[in-house]
Amino acid sequence: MNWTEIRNDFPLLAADPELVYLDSAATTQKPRQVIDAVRRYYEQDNANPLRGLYELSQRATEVYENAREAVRRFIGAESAEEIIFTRNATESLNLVGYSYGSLLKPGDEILVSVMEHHSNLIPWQQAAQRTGAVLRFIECNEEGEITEEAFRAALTDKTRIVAMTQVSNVLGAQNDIKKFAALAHEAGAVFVCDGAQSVPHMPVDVRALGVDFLAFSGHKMCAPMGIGVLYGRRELLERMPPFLFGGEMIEYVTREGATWAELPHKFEAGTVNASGAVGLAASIEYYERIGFENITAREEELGAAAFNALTGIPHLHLLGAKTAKAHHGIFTFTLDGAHPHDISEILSADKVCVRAGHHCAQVLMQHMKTPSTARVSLAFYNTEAEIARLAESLSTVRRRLGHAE
Ligand code: C6P
Repeated sequence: MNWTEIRNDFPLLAADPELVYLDSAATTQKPRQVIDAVRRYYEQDNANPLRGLYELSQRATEVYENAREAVRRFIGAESAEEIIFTRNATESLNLVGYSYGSLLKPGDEILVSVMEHHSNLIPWQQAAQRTGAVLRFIECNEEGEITEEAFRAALTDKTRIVAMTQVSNVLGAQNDIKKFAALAHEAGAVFVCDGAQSVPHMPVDVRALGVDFLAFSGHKMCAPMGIGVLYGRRELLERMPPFLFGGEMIEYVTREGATWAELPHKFEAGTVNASGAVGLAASIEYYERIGFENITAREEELGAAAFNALTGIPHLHLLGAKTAKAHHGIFTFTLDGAHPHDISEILSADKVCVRAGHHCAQVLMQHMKTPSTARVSLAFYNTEAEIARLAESLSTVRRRLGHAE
């Protein structure tokens, strides 16, 4: 694989060779193949999909539905009707929390892990508040690992929903979704998987994993912002009430009420984000062209370099696992005597972009007894030279803040 050529696919990176972008868990940069696909849609195919009977609108519908089919294939779903386009992982998880959550009864239990992003926590807190269900937590250990023991201990015969991330956006830890989904099913619960940080980095097959729902965002996998996906098992989606109401999600409307359109349209009210879906299909094509075997291998190589660089810096404390591979390209750390916001600002002065804060996972921060951290996150387009620049800049932070060494 020619990684230099691949990096040159990203106009923003190519335009500024000095820039070191290490915040891909927040959002990835976009390759020109995706940017071109979006431009092509607006230049050649744009009309309101799913409405018009004229040829242009039918073409817009066709490219939108082709994108749905590309997503279906990408995540191994049985039917394209199980693929709902949303704005992002957050909206996907809110959809399940609101809609499937409305089927809960008082005393039912929802199980989430302590490492959930707020997007896979607050919708469940709200569902519990609305229905009288009880929200319970599965703990992780210092390394960010959720053991089978901890999982079994948290699961009860009242558990109806288990909602868990496949990869933590803070620790990079990967949960054994296949095992946990099987255990959840044995207990009679459905399994909601947050794939926001896994789908862009590893093959995720919903049927092989045995998950009932999968949420992810296009913008974390080289697609435009504003397009996300909710996969749901057909039988469950059919039982669920709509989340948003209005145009295109109805079958028939009278003064008194309405009936709902078939899947997936029941969950896609209003004008859809066709250009976003086209961009997502282009990003899937881009990923498939490179191949996950190459992406994973390259990200592991870069991850090992980042792990070695970070662990070699005095006074730096890396959170989570003690091996590079278990971080999946996500490295969260503190540096003695340096506030994470100062770290990010000082690195920014050297044109190194890293995120600082609670990373929308405050319950995990409380669990780890660290209010705030800095985070480096990688993608296949990063380089060893960028990691060297990170290490160089980081090793000066304490001195620049007035510490002796
Ligand atoms: N995490 C990060 O910098 P949205 O914002 O809807 O595209 O994705 C939400 C989301 C859900 N789950 C996980 C595990 C995530 O990491 C994210 C987004 C970004 O870590 C922005 S806070």
